[in-house]
Amino acid sequence: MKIFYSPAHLEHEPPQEFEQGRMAPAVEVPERVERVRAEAERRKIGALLPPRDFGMEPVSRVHDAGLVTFLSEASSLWRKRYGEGAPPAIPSAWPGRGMKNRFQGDVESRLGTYAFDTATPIVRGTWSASLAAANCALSAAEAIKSGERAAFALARPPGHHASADVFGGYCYLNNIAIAAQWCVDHGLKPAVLDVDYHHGNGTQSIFYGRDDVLFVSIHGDPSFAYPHFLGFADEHGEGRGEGANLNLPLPMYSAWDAYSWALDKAAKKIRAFGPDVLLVSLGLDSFEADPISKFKLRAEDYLRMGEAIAGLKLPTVFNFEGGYNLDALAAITVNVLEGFESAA
Ligand code: SP5
Ligand code: ZN
Repeated sequence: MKIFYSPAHLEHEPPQEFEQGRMAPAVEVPERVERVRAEAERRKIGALLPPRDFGMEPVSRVHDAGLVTFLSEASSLWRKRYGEGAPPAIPSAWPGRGMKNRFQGDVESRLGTYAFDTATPIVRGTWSASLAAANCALSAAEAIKSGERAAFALARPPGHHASADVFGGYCYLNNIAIAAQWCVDHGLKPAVLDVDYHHGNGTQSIFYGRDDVLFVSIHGDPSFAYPHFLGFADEHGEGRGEGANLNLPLPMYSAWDAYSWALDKAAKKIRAFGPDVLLVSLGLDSFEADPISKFKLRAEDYLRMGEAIAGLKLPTVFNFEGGYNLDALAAITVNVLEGFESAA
């Protein structure tokens, strides 16, 4: 399958994130994508291609103009205020209940207004990497529109935690939502399957009131797992979107037996929706030795996951999301793609 890749991600390299009350080494690092790239080449998954530049139009179909403007200028505003050598931009205060969102405020108030966590730092290269990642997802969708059976957007930062007007969870622009909207705008009916360990709160919220995009997610139950505030089983969609959202939260330490049961439920929902194209938010943090997650999937389970996805018999975009065990990440990512290809 075609693999869309841009070196722009290398410039998005926050050294640290604020987590559990301290600055901790960042886990969402360039090495993630570089290792997967090497493994995909070694196992001959497909040709590496640069993304096409789609411009700002497809981004603005999904994201609020204020968020987009802020992300594009946040790093320079931050460095103007705190100096060229300042550490990454991270919010330190939020508009809690009873306070005001300040969409036009200074860099501190806009950080708090637009971000929902402290783990998503903005550095000089964040904006260009985010745009390149969106272009990779769009290029993969375009490949499907041109008749490819599958394509892989191998990019970072990930996207599924970013909503129309809030960023967080290592995500700035919602790459898969941008690709899904592009599909809708080009006459294709998309279903999104999110297999990242964390609920895709951004993608869910973007399509929650709509019936033209299905969102299905398998993830750690938000009663214990990040992002904590969305992803519960009773979220079915609203208005026209009622029934077009399915959350399958699983307990701590879930392994392949529970996971494959959920995948089966997801597949039934996707089949019933009758999509033209499947967009997979491919997070690999469900792995048993992931440093920030609590599932127990083993390396060979990812071959089965790829086979199960192929069983849907749909043109498929894989969009890289989370997964933080650097020693296993490349092998398990390519296992999904290889499992898919062997069964497709
Ligand atoms: C794309 C993606 O996978 N984003 C995940 C963002 C998760 N950020 C915070 C996770 C907090 C996990 N805390 C457990 C720490 C164990 N040392
Ligand atoms: Zn994740």
